Parts: sequence; C-alpha cells; structure tokens
Amino acid sequence: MYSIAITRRPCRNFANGLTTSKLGKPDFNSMLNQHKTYVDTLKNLGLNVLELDVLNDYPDAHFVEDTAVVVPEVAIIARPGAASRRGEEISIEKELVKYREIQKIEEPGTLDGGDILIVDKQVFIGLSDRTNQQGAQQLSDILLKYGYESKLINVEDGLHLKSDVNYIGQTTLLLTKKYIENPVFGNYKKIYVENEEAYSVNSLLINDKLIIPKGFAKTKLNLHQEGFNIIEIDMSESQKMDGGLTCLSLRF
Ligand code: CIR
Repeated sequence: MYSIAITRRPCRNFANGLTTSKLGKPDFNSMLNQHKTYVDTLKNLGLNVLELDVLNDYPDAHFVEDTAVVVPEVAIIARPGAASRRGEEISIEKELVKYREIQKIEEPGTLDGGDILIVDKQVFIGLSDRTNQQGAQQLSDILLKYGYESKLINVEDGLHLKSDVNYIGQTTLLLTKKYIENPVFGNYKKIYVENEEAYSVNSLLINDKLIIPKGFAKTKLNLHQEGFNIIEIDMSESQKMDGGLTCLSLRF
C-alpha cells in the first residue's frame, strides 16, 4: 500500500522538454489543470502528496518518476539518461532522505525510473536509450542486497519499459502487443492493449484503484470487464510530451 507520493508542478516552459510525439504543442493552462486533477486524485485515494516547486531550468522535471526508484527498504537516486534531465534528481534526494536510506546510480551508469517495474520482490529493468547496462547492473546489485531479483529486458522502441508494461494488481500485467510472444513476464496474468490504444498501457495502480488515461475506450471496457476499479484522468498534455500517469509521481 502506498501512503506518500512526490509530485512537482510543471514549469511554464514545460513544452521545451523532450518529446517524440507528433500530437502538437501542449497548452500550459490545460497541463496545470490536468496536473491538479492528478494530484487531487492521489489525495482522494488517501495519499499524502508532496508538491515540489517548479524547476525552471528543467522542463521535464514534473516527470519525477524518472529520478529515483523507491522500495520499502531503500531509495536509489537515478542518474537520468538524458543530459538535459541530469540534475533533476538533486532535489528529489533531499526529499527521499527523510524517508529512506539512500543509494545512488553512479557514472557511467544511467537509469530512468520509467524503465523500472517492480512487482513484490521481482524487478524488471528496461535497457533503453535512457537506462544503460551499467545503470541496470548497479540497480540490480543494490536491490539484490534487499532480496530483490532483477531481470533485464531490451526496450527496442518506445521511451521506457513502462511505456509497454505495467503492473495493475490482481497478479496482472497490462502490456502492449510488442510482448505477446515474449516469455519474459512469466506467469502473471496478462491483458494486452490494442495497438491504437498503446498509450493507455501506462496506467497507475494506487492501492485498490486503477487510474487510466481518459479516451481509451477499448482498454477501459476490457479492464472494467476484468473487474478493475477504474478512475479516468485526462492526460492529453502530458501525452504530447511522452509522459504518462506513472511518470508524474514517485509513490511509496
Ligand atoms: C522525457 O522524454 O524524458 C520526458 N519528456 C517524458 C518522461 C516520461 N517519463 C516516464 O515515462 N517515466
């Protein structure tokens, strides 16, 4: 069960962040409204939500998930894979040190939290343009000391591992069809999203509720029929910047 979420307000120049999306330029006021809804939703679900100040020099800094990996025993401060994002993790460490022992990914390792999926004591680490072999190995070694087993997975396209797979509770993974033939995710129950709804794979489990992005009817229906307790949030402006629901918070 999560009790705390760290978030950060988007800065006015957030549209200057990194993106590969062709969905157009995002709107600042809409982004602020959507971000507020996100924060309010987490609060309504009982989380204590820490809202950090904007970092004007880092237009991607509200995607706080990428800056750390937090488990009950330890927080590992990431070394973001994108040069423009390196430094975002400094103020996150100042918060996390209040709650956890701190470990760090060190040069030449790089790692983004978006590549790390943890289900109980099983860790899936995506090797991507952002997370390299050294970063993955460092994380795996740190977590092994606490009894976690890691599996490394090549993220062939897409930004992060969690752009393609997320844990949604009830021993179930939500995945894109990229992994349909791949045995890497073992014995979990699997729900696949349609290709045209791939963005909705980045859904966020908060205790017994599943937050999904608004506007993905097939995913919504499928999850509803499978008995998931769904909340929808409009994520259009984050989507334009390649960000999803998990990216906007660090939960623990
Ligand atoms: C980036 O490219 O780094 C940001 N524009 C989006 C980061 C999304 N983070 C995530 O999926 N965990």
